Amino acid sequence: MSKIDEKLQPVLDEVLRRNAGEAEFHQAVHEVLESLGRVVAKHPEYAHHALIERICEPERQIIFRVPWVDDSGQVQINRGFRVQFNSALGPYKGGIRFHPSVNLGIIKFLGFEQIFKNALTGMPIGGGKGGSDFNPRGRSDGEIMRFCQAFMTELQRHLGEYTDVPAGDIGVGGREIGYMFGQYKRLTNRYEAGVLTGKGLVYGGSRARTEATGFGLVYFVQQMLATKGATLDGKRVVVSGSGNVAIYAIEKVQQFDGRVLACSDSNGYVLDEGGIDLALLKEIKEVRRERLSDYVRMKGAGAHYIEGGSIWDVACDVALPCATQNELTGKDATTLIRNGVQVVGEGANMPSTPDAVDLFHQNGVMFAPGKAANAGGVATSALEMQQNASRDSWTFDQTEARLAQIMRGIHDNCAATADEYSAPGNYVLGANIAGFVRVAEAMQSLGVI
Ligand code: NDP
Ligand code: 2IT
Repeated sequence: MSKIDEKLQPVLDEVLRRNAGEAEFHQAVHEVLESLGRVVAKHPEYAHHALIERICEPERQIIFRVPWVDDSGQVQINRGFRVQFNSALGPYKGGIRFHPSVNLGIIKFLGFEQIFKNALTGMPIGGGKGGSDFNPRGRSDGEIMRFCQAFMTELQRHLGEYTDVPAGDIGVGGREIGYMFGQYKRLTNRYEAGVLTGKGLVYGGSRARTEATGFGLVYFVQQMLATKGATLDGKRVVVSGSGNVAIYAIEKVQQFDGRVLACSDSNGYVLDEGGIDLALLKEIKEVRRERLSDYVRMKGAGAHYIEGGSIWDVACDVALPCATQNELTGKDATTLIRNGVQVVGEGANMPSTPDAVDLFHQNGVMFAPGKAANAGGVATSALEMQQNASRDSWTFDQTEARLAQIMRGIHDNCAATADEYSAPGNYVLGANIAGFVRVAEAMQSLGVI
């Protein structure tokens, strides 16, 4: 990572001191502060009243016990989190993650990223994130429901359509949102549709929300390619992960005539030179909720499963990391560059390590950071809130058209901001600065709170 501006170094030092051991949070703050040196040089007023120090400190952090009973009658204890990071632009907004790796530092990094991402969408939403160290793998539907109910029993007192509006993330999809919404409704005796997003279509969800993150990512990549007069047509694409974001990124790449050669899960990757069979992938992951290794067994000839392998060894033109943080390292970046990668678009949050990002920039690879490229999910969540507030429901085409327009706006804003700050083509700088400026202007207006 490059050097931090000398005025901002003490801010980073204080974040490191106060949040000892929270490596992912340190990484996320470091990357943003690295970009802000140029802003405070041009606009010193943004550093007044400890504004940047305040942005780095969550407004509220909630940690709670989640006791529940498993199918064998045993009491299980998990830990729940909600970090309400910044509400200058609107109610806290951001997903809930259920994964055994979840801890406070991970939720804080995600909440911090969410502030700038949500600002970039141009919608009235602040930043927050939540989750639990609950591991859904191998749990029955009844256990998932009881866990979601136990989690919401505590979390509900901190939520509200004008206060904090969660959605899904890793391990939390439509099923879990349904159970959490049901419990919220039962406890509050209010049909407050706008308190959660990612809901099912029959009870207040938005069309295109399920698809939005993956679709939005591919729209962003398409815009980047267009700046070079290129398209996705015929490009070889590799997508890591095989969850919500990955599946709909694959779908949109295929609609644009790109060839998706590989996808993965935490055990290995599938290589299918004929192109990933999306209907089969959806059947395995969305319907049966099975492992990706089943793909090869069901597909037969032409497909290979490489257990424990790195998907970044597959030669491609476009790489879309859509699994989790720090899944693409400097070593992986070196391999991708050697194999001729032209574009990297982050569907996941912070999937590339800082040395990987540096390598992409140094080697002329177009790089789209997650907080810009994956903002289509939360933007469509804000569209869901709009539909709930007006008791309306839009068509798929109308909603997707809004999503495409928002992604074009984010792309153009990041590109123009990078130009303005003398770093053409640097979407990391563009996204961090454009997101920050919107939040900073609101915070200045609201006084020291
Ligand atoms: P899902 O739970 O639907 O899928 C996650 C996928 O990533 C699975 O294939 C999973 O494999 C893999 N994965 C998760 N953790 C790890 C790990 N530690 N190592 C390797 N692979 C892992 O989640 P989503 O698709 O919703 O989320 C993926 C990423 O996108 C996350 O970074 C999330 O924060 C981000 N994101 C999600 C949005 C959304 O709307 N859902 C919006 C914006 C960003 P396995 O089954 O083996 O665990
Ligand atoms: O990381 C993210 O932007 C999400 N998980 C989606 C958040 C949301 O509120 O839709």
